[in-house]
Amino acid sequence: YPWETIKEYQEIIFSYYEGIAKISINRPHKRNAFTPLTVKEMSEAMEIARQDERVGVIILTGEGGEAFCSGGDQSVRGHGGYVGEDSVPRLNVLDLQMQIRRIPKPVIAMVAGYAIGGGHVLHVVCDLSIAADNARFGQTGPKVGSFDGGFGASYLARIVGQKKAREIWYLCDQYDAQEALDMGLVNKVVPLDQLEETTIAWCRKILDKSPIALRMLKASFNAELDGQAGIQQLAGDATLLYYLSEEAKEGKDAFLEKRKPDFSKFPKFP
Ligand code: 2NE
Repeated sequence: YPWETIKEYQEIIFSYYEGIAKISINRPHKRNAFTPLTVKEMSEAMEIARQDERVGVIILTGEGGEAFCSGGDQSVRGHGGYVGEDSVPRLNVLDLQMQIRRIPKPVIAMVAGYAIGGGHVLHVVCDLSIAADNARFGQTGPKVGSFDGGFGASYLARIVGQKKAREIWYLCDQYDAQEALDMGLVNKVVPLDQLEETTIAWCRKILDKSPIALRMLKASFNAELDGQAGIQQLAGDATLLYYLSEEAKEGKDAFLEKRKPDFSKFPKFP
């Protein structure tokens, strides 16, 4: 596919093709483990994709075919977080997880190879996951001295159930693509050489649909788990729709024209 580069980065590839933005971690020599810089770049790309009106769906993936992402780069893990060039320890991937949930466009994880540790959580928080037949999933936290008790625990449990989520974290086993499909952790499994083609076909089906309906559905699916923050997102979307109405415009126009608003002509629906 003729992907065109949206912006050049050091540790990711960020490209565009027919309504789709693709954010791909480009550290295959480390199984696409992320550093603070990788996450900073992904976060900026996600924001650009959010603002870009051409983009209706985002693919999150990793380069090389052997790994989606193997989590935080343990070689830059320091005292209190992952350390970047500024010597500051960070866990900025947690902000990226929030961004993936907040962006009002579907995000699809396109998983070839390993989705492990913090890399597994990244696919978990995506709206949909499409796996190649070589995909392998798992958490490693208790083995390597880490854990993600946020979406990595609670949202994982919503997806696969409490017993299975606890098994995944307590045992740190790996699961193949078919096992992941059986437990509802991914939406589809395809041969590796059909992964991108299938993901693009899914993106195209989504791009044919109503953007506001998709936006409302994403916010609605999130609202239950995200509590007050989820309600805020959904309520913001309701405000967006209200602003589009003549009734809301009457309030604003009356203020600007220094007159009393006349809402009498608007229906009081049962
Ligand atoms: C991913 C996995 C299972 C792949 O195994 P394999 O055998 O295919 O590859 P190998 O030889 O282990 O890895 C290839 C190279 O990539 C590096 C390796 O050290 C190796 O380097 P060289 O020996 O060739 O120099 N590499 C792979 N993953 C890395 C990583 N995460 N950090 C640094 N270097 C890495 C296997 O590699 C594996 O199990 N990787 C570690 C997975 C892991 O434990 N990730 C961190 C979990 S904690 C986390 O991500 C996290 C969190 O819990 C909470 C908040 C934020 C993050």
